[in-house]
Amino acid sequence: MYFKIADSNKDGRINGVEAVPFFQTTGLPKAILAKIWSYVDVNGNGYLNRSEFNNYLKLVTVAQSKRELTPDIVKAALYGPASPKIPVPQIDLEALAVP
Ligand SMILES: [Ca+2]
Ligand SMILES: [Ca+2]
Repeated sequence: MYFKIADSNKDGRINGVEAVPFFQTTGLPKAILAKIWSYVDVNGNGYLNRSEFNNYLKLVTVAQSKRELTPDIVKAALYGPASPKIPVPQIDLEALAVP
């Protein structure tokens, strides 16, 4: 459901311009958000598709729990047995300015 909100131009993918205001509502520093992007945009095309976006949300949850995003932790969070159990992060949608 977050995907639809983040995809403000409704083209079915999330670009950097859409991602920045959306993920800033998570309260994470920009450096962390950029790091997460580099982990989840696995095909490196500068867009997040749905599965990449879902992975992004998982890593936001991990980062919000104050765990460091080392390659091992990221791998476990995205592909390990615990991956499906990672909840979606708290996102303050009120903070998203609707133009
Ligand atoms: Ca879009
Ligand atoms: Ca991509």
